[in-house]
Amino acid sequence: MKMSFRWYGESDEISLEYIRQIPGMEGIVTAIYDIPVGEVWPLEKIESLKNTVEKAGLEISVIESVPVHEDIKLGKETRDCFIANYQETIRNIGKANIPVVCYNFMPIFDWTRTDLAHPLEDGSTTLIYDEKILEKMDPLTGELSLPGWDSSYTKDDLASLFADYNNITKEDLWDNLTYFLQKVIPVAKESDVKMAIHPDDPPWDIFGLPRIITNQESLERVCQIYDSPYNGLTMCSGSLGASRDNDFPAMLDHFLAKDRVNFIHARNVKLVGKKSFEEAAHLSSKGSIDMKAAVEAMAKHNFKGAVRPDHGRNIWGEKGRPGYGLYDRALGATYLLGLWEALKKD
Ligand SMILES: [Mn+2]
Repeated sequence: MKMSFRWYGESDEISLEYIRQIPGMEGIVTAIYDIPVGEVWPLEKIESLKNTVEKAGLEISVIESVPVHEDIKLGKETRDCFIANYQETIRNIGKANIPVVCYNFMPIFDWTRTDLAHPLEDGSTTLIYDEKILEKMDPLTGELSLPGWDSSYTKDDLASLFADYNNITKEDLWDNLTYFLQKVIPVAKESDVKMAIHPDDPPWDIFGLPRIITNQESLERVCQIYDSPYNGLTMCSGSLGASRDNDFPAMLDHFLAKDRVNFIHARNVKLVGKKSFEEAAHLSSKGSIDMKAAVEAMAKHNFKGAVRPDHGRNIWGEKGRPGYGLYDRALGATYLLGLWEALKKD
């Protein structure tokens, strides 16, 4: 595995110099954040980002994410232009020799939580998702602001997007994903860039919007749409593991055996209800996922791709981006590398 760390660019309070000091850290997972969704990422900007990371003694292991424009997910006529731009961005990422691109196909909202600083018994704070609170939230009132939500949407934009999705069934979303992959994967192949779809987080419908990348069957369906290692998966333990129906280590083993895992997100979640959970420290005993079994699957298949500690708690008084502090993610990386060393020693 190539241990990697997400970095939000120059505006990130956590410097590349600090990230480099985490033992065993090799890769950076990052993106260009100042280009509007749907526009081409110019090669010069990608190369300049790459140089910045390399000067710090690290390398870009994954671009997370190149966002998919809503018109593509909605299957609007304008999608062809946005897909052409997406293809161009992939070509440029390939020219810069960056091997993997993570993306998702969630309508409107990316990862969603109901509290970003829920206090835990040990005095740390964490991100949680409480089904009862979510049911009472109304994104159209415009009073919500959570990370992962595109804050550039106005109330009117959101209302019109919701109206567009009213007519979209899950099967429509699958058709639109198929259309996108049929056009993008051949370009990814030519450019030697492996695509890695991230599962929906949480893996069920929210706010009445359809979500389709939720379980083993749906990941299988993604793989079948275009049978190529360039059409692969981001196996995210925290997203898939939030559903009691998903056995994450078994799913990871299954897709590693098929050579369709291009990127791994590792974090633990503690399931506290049918559809509620708290993000936990990485240690298996702190959550509901057997992290050792997950790393065992990686070791068994000798996974060579990037793994990153996903979210962490906020500990030791650290303030900053919820889920993306330095300390708990560094502890997560060290824990995962410890498991890996124990399993790979011989
Ligand atoms: Mn993830």
